[in-house]
Amino acid sequence: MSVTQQSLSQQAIDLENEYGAHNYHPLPVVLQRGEGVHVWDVEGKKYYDFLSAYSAVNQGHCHPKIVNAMHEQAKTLSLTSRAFYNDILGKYEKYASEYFNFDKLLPMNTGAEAVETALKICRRWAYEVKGIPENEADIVVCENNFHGRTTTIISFSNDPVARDNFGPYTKGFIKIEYDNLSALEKTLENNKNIAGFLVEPIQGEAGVYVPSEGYLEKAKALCEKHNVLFIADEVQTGIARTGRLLATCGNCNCENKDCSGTPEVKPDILILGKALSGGAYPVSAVLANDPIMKVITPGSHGSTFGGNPIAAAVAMAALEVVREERLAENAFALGELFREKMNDYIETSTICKLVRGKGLLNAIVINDSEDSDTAWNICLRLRDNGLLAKPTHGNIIRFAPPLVMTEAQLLACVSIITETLKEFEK
Ligand code: IF1
Repeated sequence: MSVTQQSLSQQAIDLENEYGAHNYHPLPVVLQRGEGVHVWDVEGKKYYDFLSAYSAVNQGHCHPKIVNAMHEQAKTLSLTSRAFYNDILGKYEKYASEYFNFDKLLPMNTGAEAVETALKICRRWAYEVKGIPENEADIVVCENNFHGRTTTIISFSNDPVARDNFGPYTKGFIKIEYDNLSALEKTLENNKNIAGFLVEPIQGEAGVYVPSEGYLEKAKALCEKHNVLFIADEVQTGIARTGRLLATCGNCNCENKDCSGTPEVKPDILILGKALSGGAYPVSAVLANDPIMKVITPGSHGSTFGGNPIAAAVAMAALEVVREERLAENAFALGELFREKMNDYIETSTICKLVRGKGLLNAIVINDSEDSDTAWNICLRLRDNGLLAKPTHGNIIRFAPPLVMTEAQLLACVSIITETLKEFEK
């Protein structure tokens, strides 16, 4: 590689180091273009993207239908604020509400904003509908959760890196072990002011932890028994990522005939983000039925960009792509194939302990200590070998390619991954 070419990457990295806050530690690769399952760096090297911007680019990079919808709307009307009506927000709200089988949608921009919105709806419902004394509402959350980076959300995080020295923290949250029904049952029985239970159907950042069979259904049943709202954060697991339109499934209108239909859980509040826009634009949403969503009254919540015309156009296009290209079905089938092939390798591997996940949200656990840099070094070698991925925590590497991947591309990626892992065999 010529000095000039190398300096292109280094120049970009140096600029970020000099002028950007150091709130990330990116893998040293500088991307310039994306298309489908591929991205290219500034030196023109091509990679398979096996992170999909943390499951935001499920429809593939720069999907023509989504880009075109964004371009056409941006040329026509980009932002009105909610001070006035416009001709596309209502269409989007109807389309998406029916798509996910809810009465209403509250449009926001980022996942964290949608989570915050869901928490506000849950608390107000607790006071105005359930009758919990004001300021006494508690919301149950899970250990090792990840729901975003706002002050309230990190208040109930137990990740010191995300939480330390950002206090004072927001009150009103009770943490329990994930995938532990008796912990949830005891908490609901022993606390009379529980408003809601906020849960990721699969804990993504924690390391792609898939809960036990039946956990989500039984958790929902416990919530119903105690008149507590079941709030599903599907920012990362939604939009076909786990092989179904939603990881909670929940009577959605997906046409995935392979769908095993479990877990079959209809959340009281559904939180979406990331691939709701196919990664083209910040779009998030909170969906609920009228008895819950009615607590939101004029002036009680909002956002300058929430539900803007570009977001509406992009989200409708992104959701159409999911259906037209049968992305849930593809994620389901390729996920099975990925885990099958990885398990074949793991049988004789000394460096990879296991693979876990659903659909095309997977992770491998590296056979080394959590504080080792082996997972990081493996990701550096994967980069050299033309595949981009990144460790979540310690010795866990998340694999989440765009859902538009073909079987041949997936098998090529399995080969890159296993051949790279073999370099680290002990
Ligand atoms: C970062 C993690 C993934 C999310 C769930 C809400 C949000 C996220 C389940 C907030 C966001 C992103 C944020 C990004 C990295 C990435 C991430 F590593 F942080 F945890 F995907 F696993 N609920 N996750 O996963 O959505 O406000 O970001 O739009 O903050 O480093 P957002």
